[in-house]
Amino acid sequence: MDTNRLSKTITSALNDQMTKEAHASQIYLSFGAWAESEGYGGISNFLFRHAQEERNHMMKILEYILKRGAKVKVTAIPAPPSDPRSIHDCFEKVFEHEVDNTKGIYKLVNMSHDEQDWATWNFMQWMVKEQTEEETLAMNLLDKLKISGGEKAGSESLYSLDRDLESEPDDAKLAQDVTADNP
Ligand code: OFO
Repeated sequence: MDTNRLSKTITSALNDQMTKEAHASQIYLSFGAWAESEGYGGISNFLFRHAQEERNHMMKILEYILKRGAKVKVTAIPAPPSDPRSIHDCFEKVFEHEVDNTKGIYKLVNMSHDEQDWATWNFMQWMVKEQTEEETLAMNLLDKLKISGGEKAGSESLYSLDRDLESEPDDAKLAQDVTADNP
């Protein structure tokens, strides 16, 4: 008896997304190592924590494929891009990568909707929320860098950013969490 509850197309897209999450983890890992070697211990800590988050996303997808009775395919992970030129460039690349990853998530949402695979659609809603948070976090950091001079941000601002990111919470506040009393 076939207990597989996922279509071939959805299985293949989920497996691709699993590799994308692993790739995202490698990018954070590589940028974290770069930041540490540039002397930004707080920023590197932040990036290393995110490398773990991306690995968790990869595991969630792997577990979902298995729990739906389909086949996991672990493949090679593409290499991360070259080192950033600056902290500003680092967070621009992080943001661009998050947006790119969001496209993969949205693709799966669309596919599951088209196939009326509501279990996958429901599972993907968690990923959509997570991506919104991660994009917001990266946008907030870029905003902070922008008011500090962007590419030309001085050492004092970078020092404060580095100190803040050592302990900054990893979740961003989303619009749905806002109230009139707590904007
Ligand atoms: Fe997996 O959340 Fe970012 O990319």
